[in-house]
Parts: sequence; structure tokens; C-alpha cells
Amino acid sequence: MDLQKEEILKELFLDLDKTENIEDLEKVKVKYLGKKGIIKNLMERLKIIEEKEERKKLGELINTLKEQIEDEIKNREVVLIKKLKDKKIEEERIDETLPGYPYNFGKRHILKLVESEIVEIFMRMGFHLSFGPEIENEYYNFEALNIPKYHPSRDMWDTFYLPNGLLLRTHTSPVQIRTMEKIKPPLRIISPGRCFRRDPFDASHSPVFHQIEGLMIDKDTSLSDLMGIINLFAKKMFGEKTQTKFYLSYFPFVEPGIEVAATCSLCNGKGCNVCKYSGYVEILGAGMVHPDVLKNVGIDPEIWQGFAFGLGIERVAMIKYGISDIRYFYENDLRFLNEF
Ligand code: FA5
Repeated sequence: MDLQKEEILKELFLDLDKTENIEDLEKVKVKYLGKKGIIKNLMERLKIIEEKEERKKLGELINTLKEQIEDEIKNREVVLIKKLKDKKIEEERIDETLPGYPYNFGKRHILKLVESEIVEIFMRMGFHLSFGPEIENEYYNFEALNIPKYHPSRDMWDTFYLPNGLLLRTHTSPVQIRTMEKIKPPLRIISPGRCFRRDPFDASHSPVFHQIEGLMIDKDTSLSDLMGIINLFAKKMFGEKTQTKFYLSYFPFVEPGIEVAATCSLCNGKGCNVCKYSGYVEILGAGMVHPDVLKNVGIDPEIWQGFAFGLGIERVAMIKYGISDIRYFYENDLRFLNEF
């Protein structure tokens, strides 16, 4: 039987040279060493040789050839695995000269930044932080503040009522009552927080918005203390040149009630579309705490007087940064949020 060893090996080397990956190599393995492969075929042919010695000799030769083929395939496998690894390393190579990815740090929302700024100004004037619940009852939101049931002034605050007789607070003024119930005067507190009203969304109203309540109770506190403190706040918040205007207004829990407007910091009082060409923008409601409110919490109005104020944080932020529409605060548009 002619083994044709040299031809087989020559063909093997050609086949191995053509392999590019392990899958190709597997096919070569099957071709030479598989069940119907070249070696198996040689073994089958061996069976028809009758001469025992010749069969033995040829058998040994086939085995040597098989081992040689196995070795060559193994060698090629080592080469292919290295090639594969090198390719992977090349593909994953880090080019340290490329610019890095921009790292996006989270930041505080503009309303929180403005809130902190307002809180800091008042804390420097000796006010302390106080907090109250967002879900309130009628007593704290209205009655203790001199707004009895069916009183027409309740219409000033279009309220979200909850099924269990509770409500979402319409302003931060209930914190005045809760604080005076707990702390004896003299006291000075500010209370930031969320408020809720059935106000439809428009350029200056949101159904959810933020206020900061201020309350000071002491002996001999007067309207001029309130005016002095608000003036100082306006200058610190909007700039030293800021002027304020005080108007008489009505809130059932203060007497007298006032509203305060500050020169528009965008146009410096000259008039622009943000201040509707008046040069001034309303910043807060305030007044001297009504004696009946003091009585409701057991404070003697003959000894103690005080003032309270409530300002809208969105309104302050809009004036300070010239933002013409309150909806920007709530749309979560990163182009807007990243400006602050
Ligand atoms: C009050 O809520 C009174 N509690 C303020 C007060 C406190 C008066 C203490 C006297 C003494 P008013 O309804 O005007 O008042 O609201 C105060 C501020 O909250 C407004 O000037 C405005 O800036 C803001 N505000 C009210 N409603 C909305 C709303 N729907 N969206 C955004 N801001 C609002």
C-alpha cells in the first residue's frame, strides 16, 4: 500500500496555512483526523493487507503520520490563539492621547440654590430654621390664621382637599402657628417649603411652588422693624442699589397687611418686560401678626408683637436671574438647569 505520506503532509501544510481562526482549524482537524478523515481512511485500507508483518509496519507508519499531523495542528492552534489575542489587544488598545469623556456632576436645582441664599441672608439676621408638614389640616392652614370656615378670604387660596379631611398646605403660614405653639417668644424663624394651590400653570403660577415664611415675635416690634429687615434682605439678594416699595394689602392673619415690591434687578428700575415696564416687581406679602392669631396660640398681644412675611422662591429666582416663565423650573430641561 502506498502511504503517500509526503503528499498528505504537503496538503496539510497548505491547509494549515490557509486557516485564519480556530473554526478553520477545526475543519482541518476533521479532514485529517475525523471519523471519515484521511487517517481513518488509511486505517480502513490497512485491513485488506493480508501480510501481517507488512500490516504492522504500515500501521506504525500511519500512527507516526497521525502523531505528526496532530503536532502540526497543535502548533497551528498555538499560533492562531496568539494571533487572536494580539488582535483583541490591538482592538482594545487605549489611546491615551484621546480626550476623556466629559464627566457629568450632579448639581443643586436653581430653586434650592436660591432658597439657600435667602435662608442664609435671614440666618445672618438671627432667624432660625423651622419646618412644618406639607399635608395640613384646616385648623393650621386656615382657622388658627384667622380664616374661619365660609370666610370669603378662603377664596384667596384655592385648595387641594384630601379625602380624609386634610389638605395640601396652600402657604407656609401654618408653620407660624406650629412654631408659636412650641416655642415661647421672643422668637425669629424662617420656614422654607413646598405649597400647593389649584392654580393652573401659566408664566407666573404653578400648582406646586415654594415659599419662605418669616416670623419674628418680640416686645416693641414694629412695622419699621419689618420694613428695615425686608429692605436689607432686598439689597443683599438683588444688589445694594435695590429700592423697595410698600403697599397696604390684606391678609386675614396680619394687621396691617402689606405687599412689598423691589426694583427690577434686570432693568434696574427702568422698566422691562419682566417687570411689565413698571420698574418694580412684587416680592412678598407681609404684615404685623394679628392679635387674634397671637391669642390662638396663647401669646398675650399686650406684651408681645411681631411681624410675618411670606415670599415666593420662584418669584425671587425669576427676578434675580431674569427668568420670564415659571415653567422653566419644572421642565427639567438640562440646557436651562446647567446655566446655574
Ligand atoms: C400668602 O401665601 C401669605 N401666606 C403670605 C404672607 C405671610 C402674608 C405672612 C402676610 C404674612 P400670597 O398668596 O400672596 O400670600 O403668596 C405669597 C407669594 O407666593 C406670592 O407673592 C408669590 O410669589 C407666591 N405664589 C403664590 N401663589 C403662587 C403660585 N401658584 N405659583 C407660584 N408662586 C406663587
